[in-house]
Amino acid sequence: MALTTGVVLARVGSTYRVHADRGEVTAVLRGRLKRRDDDRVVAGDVVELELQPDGPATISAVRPRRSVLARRAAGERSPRAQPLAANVDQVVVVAAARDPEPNLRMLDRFLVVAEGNGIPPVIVLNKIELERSAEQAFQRRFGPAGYQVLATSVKAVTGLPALRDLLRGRASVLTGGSGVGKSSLMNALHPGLNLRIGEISAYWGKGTHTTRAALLVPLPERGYVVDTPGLREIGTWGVDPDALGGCFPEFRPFLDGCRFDNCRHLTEPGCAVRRAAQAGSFDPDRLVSYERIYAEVSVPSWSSARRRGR
Ligand SMILES: Nc1nc2c(ncn2[C@@H]2O[C@H](COP(=O)(O)OP(=O)(O)O)[C@@H](O)[C@H]2O)c(=O)[nH]1
Ligand SMILES: [Mg+2]
Ligand SMILES: [Zn+2]
Repeated sequence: MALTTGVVLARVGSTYRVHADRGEVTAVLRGRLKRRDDDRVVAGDVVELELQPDGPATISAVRPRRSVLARRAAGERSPRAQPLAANVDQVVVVAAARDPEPNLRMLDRFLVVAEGNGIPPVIVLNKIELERSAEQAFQRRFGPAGYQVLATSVKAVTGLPALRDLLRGRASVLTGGSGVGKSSLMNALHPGLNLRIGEISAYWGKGTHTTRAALLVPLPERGYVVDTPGLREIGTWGVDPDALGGCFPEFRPFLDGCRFDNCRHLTEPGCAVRRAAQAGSFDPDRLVSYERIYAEVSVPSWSSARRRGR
């Protein structure tokens, strides 16, 4: 019996596809692990494997997770967090400079979902050859939050080596509106990977548990793309209204400066965050996104299923 570690790529019924040093192996959970709930092992988990001379390998242990991307699932009594993928290193939020026009509300929402899950986001601004000025506009809007903005073009072949470097050796979730070029970018970098990134309605919408779960797709140069139904599905449900301000990194230096300790940064007098926005420390439009998301996350949880579907 040989021992090794591997990274779970996907679950297929009661078996797992695991990426080990020697290549991909099929594995099953050892009895002790099997009795626990379904979410014990998900895509991205680092597991200890016992390779068998014949038949599937056995997963004997799961390493502690560095991060968990979770969605809300109906529990027996109350909703619970259902892990979708473990050990995601970054969320790559893709937008287009034009065609379609950037949807800043949607981008801010994806950024909040990433922050709320404790996963650092990076912004890719694709189709940059259609509207070069978009790069500076994005730098102005997202720079104060410390987000990297990487301009790319599949058509003009811009920024592709930088994107390849960004993905190398990391597990990345790619997300963004439809038509921004997610598939085109991945095909330009790695033809033939055949990812389903964000293809919610066609593929994920009515899937079984297995097809709705996340998959990890290994990249030829190390690293993984985490193929998920998209962050839209995950939504902002896990974000506590009190923690929302912290999901906007450029607000953080001001959060302790408000007159009231429990300031929501909405209409309270003496709000240091609003003052900073007026003084031009960051784009006041980010506060508009904050207000929208605040309204969402502060409603009672019974309506969150509807919220998530938006
Ligand atoms: N002009 C331009 N068009 C692009 C670029 N990248 C992708 N497209 C086009 O945008 C459309 C949508 O791309 P697709 O990859 O399907 O977007 P997805 O929905 O995010 O996966 C396709 O017609 C692509 O050919 C780009 O850099 N520049
Ligand atoms: Mg696509
Ligand atoms: Zn405030």
